[in-house]
Amino acid sequence: MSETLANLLQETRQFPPPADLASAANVKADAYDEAAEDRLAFWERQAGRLDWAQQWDQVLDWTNPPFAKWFVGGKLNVAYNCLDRHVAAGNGDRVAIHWEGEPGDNRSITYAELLALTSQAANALTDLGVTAGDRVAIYLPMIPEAAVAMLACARIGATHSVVFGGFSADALTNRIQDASAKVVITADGGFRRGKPSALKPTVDEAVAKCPTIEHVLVVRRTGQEVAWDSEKDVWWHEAVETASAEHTAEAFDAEHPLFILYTSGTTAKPKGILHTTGGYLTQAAYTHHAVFDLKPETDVYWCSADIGWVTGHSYIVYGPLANGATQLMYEGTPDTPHKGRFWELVQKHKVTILYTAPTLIRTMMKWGDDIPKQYDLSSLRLLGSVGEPINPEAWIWYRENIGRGGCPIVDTWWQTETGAIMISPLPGVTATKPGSAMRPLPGISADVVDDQAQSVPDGGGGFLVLREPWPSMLRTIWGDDQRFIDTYWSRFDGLYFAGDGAKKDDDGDLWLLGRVDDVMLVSGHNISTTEVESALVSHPSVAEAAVVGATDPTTGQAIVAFTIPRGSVDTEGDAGEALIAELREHVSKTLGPIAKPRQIMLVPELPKTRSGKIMRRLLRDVAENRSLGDVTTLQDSAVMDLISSGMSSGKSDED
Ligand code: 6R9
Repeated sequence: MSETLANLLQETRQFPPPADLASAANVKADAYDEAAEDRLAFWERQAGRLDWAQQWDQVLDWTNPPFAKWFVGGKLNVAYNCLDRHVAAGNGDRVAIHWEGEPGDNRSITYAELLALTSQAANALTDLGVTAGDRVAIYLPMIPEAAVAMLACARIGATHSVVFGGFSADALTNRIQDASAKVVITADGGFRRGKPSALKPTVDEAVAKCPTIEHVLVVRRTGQEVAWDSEKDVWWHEAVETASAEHTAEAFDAEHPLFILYTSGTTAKPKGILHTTGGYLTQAAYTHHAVFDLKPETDVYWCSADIGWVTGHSYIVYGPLANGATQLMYEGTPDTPHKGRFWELVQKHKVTILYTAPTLIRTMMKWGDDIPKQYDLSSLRLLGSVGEPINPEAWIWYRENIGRGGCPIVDTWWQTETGAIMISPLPGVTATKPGSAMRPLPGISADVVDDQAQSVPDGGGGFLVLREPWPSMLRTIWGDDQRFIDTYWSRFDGLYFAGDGAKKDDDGDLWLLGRVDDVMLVSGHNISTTEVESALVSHPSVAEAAVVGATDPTTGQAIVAFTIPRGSVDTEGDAGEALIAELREHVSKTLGPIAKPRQIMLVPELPKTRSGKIMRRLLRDVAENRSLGDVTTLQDSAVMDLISSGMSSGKSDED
């Protein structure tokens, strides 16, 4: 991206907050001024939302950038803040987690019960020799024990590294080795797509190559057979459920390592993103309170992310529990046993706040409007989106079909590295625009710069950067300070570079345009994949689209689009050809002829990561390596076979 990014998409719709939500909102417009006046004093007040065993002496130590220290000298226990203090305040009987297993089994766990379980797990881990500073790998399905395991580690000061349950043995091995983990917490398996899916064999394969692992703590979830090493393996129900439920939490330094979470980005070796204690919890709790407007007494909150993604860390475990939320947690896939499962769960638990990913929304669009219509979704009052840019059409569909036209949508931009939400509307303040994450939150300074690090004017595009340190920022890459500096702090002097392209509209509101590595250079113009995808999805026949730049002899790169039609659309034979022609015209009309795709393929599925991000790298391979000739409609297996041949054993190591 040599110059600024072309600014093609025009979107003028705007939705002010509902009056009742605005007047009762947790955070109002004055928060922006308050934070602008004195940023550190603002964050200091937010840290006051937590219970500290020892007050800090200094809010921020930034004398050795990019290595920040927040709330220097302060001490606290994260699990105490998420559990004990709510019980002490008389809220022990409040449900913390309504859990729904995929096969239909369920549990409701109160704060008092979650504290008891966490204390037992903390005692069991201590008995297994885990002490403060040790690393523990967690490889679990979406069961309450995943949250308990994380909280138990936090409680004893062990640093957890959650590895997504869909990752391969190699991915797990690399992560265990990089962090020298001492214990792995896993399960026999979990339920996915209507059947048990084993986890223990993957762990066994990994542990054979990981001499640092002393014990494997195994939750019995599916009851499937497991190989057993009586030296190393320990059943959760034997070790944890028989342990004492009394455990006194010790306070740790504000900069004590809380967790490592691996993110692979585009290069091979995954980066162990390190988060610490006080600043992380402060920003996770504040943003959850501010962005989701959580009223802990009345709301039922549901974040549908996997716990192996940073979203599961900050907005299932730490943010919501620090705030005393009641939440729903679901084990399985959205189409098991039927495509209305999500909405059935919203109806059953009267969910008021739903936080999900654009990929899920677009999948629901593909399945059709009539599915959510069969359920009572009237409990919902606020909707959130995270993980990718949400195209205006998906945003509008979400608002109309899930939010019944009345719920504000918060499009939240952040990263594993940022630890918590950075750019988002405030639901009681911001008049939202479909597809825009709008403004940096109070206390956050984001900007868009050109390649000379100059702030671009309103209406311009470029690189998204963060100008000032923030409490939940990554502290380093585990074991590799130099890579931390090189990756995030070297492109622009003194600025954190997030790797994303963005533009400012004429009002100065921010629009995320995807990873800069994905930006296409077509006849000398930088064109964002996001904008072309949004244009495609704005056509009534399209549910989802992924766009890549493929090498082209005349234009340098040419735009190739993979498009999933909506459920009802006929794509057989001539109808498919006609649709493709129409879509090329549609993009050309919406964004201008420069953005007209050279090629459009109709496909049933797209390759995705755990957080629903499209793996454009694989699609680029497909677009470049295969001579497609006249084949304009790729059949199911054609794309999928090509795609899966690029992935080991069908399991992806991407984040
Ligand atoms: C939380 C999370 C981070 C990358 C980020 C960006 C993309 C996330 C987004 C978004 C546009 C949003 N991203 N949220 N892009 N609008 N609301 O996703 O963390 O998995 O580390 O990914 O995801 O490209 O840089 P992570």
